[in-house]
Amino acid sequence: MKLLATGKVRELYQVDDERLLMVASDRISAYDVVLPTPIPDKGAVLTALSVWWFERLLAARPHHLISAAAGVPAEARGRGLLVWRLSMLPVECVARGYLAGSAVADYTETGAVCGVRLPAGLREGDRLPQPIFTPATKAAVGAHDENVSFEAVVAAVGGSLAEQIRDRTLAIYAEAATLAEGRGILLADTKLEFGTDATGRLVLGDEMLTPDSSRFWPAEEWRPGGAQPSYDKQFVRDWLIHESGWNRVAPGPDLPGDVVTATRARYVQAYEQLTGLSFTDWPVAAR
Ligand code: Q0T
Repeated sequence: MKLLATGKVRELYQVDDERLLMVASDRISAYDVVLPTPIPDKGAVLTALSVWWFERLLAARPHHLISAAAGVPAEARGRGLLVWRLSMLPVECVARGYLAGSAVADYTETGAVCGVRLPAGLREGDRLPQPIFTPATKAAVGAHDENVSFEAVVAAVGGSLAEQIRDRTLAIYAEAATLAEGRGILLADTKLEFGTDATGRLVLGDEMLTPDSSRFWPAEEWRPGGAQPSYDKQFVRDWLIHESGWNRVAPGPDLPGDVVTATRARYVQAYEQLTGLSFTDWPVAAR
């Protein structure tokens, strides 16, 4: 199959004129660097979680997922998704319900994020008065995505599509955040990508509501007023900062076995806590 694109942790292949294969790897990144040590089953857990959200959220429809089984080659079993080929919109569609990540600096410097004015006095980790749409444009390889105003999105894709992706993004966030909160997980923010099909219809693409595209926080450990522990990557970050001696310049160090094991367990736990399913029931779960 022809390799169309390769990202930090995923690959995209062309199946035919209408369909692609998205394959999630076991690679993990931290501080913008892909580490040399894979996390076993990470690609399968994230794929299983994406599929679960695609099938469960009404606001996710229509989406690009065709199949996680039929049409997925044996080498990618459990980590591959057959999807409809779309014409992707050049906008990273981010919804935020809490103040975190790049929004903290923007808010501190301007009182707003992507032109959305927020009340004074918010601290990092605080819940926002209501979820906000904070789009970004994809930067060149190596650079960070740039937060942009809604007007910039209108300029890029036109007013009609801009309004549609904003409204779909916020609807998906609301449906997912409510569901996650009921299962003890705060969905701080999430990034979605949309495209249009041959008829011009807006379709949800990409992966959906995984720990790589979203901030999940364990509700029990939420302490607004500072950075929150990451559901999945905290063992990796703690080891990198306190024990590895790494200077945050690529290449990163090999991870010790106990960090790998604990991190794999967190991915599986996130999947099982959110879905109420057992990961061992997913077709390629190692057991
Ligand atoms: C895409 C057409 O997945 C990406 O990069 C990883 C290597 C980003 N990307 C997605 C597309 C999709 C999707 N999803 C789609 N359904 N149709 N292109 C292109 N880049």
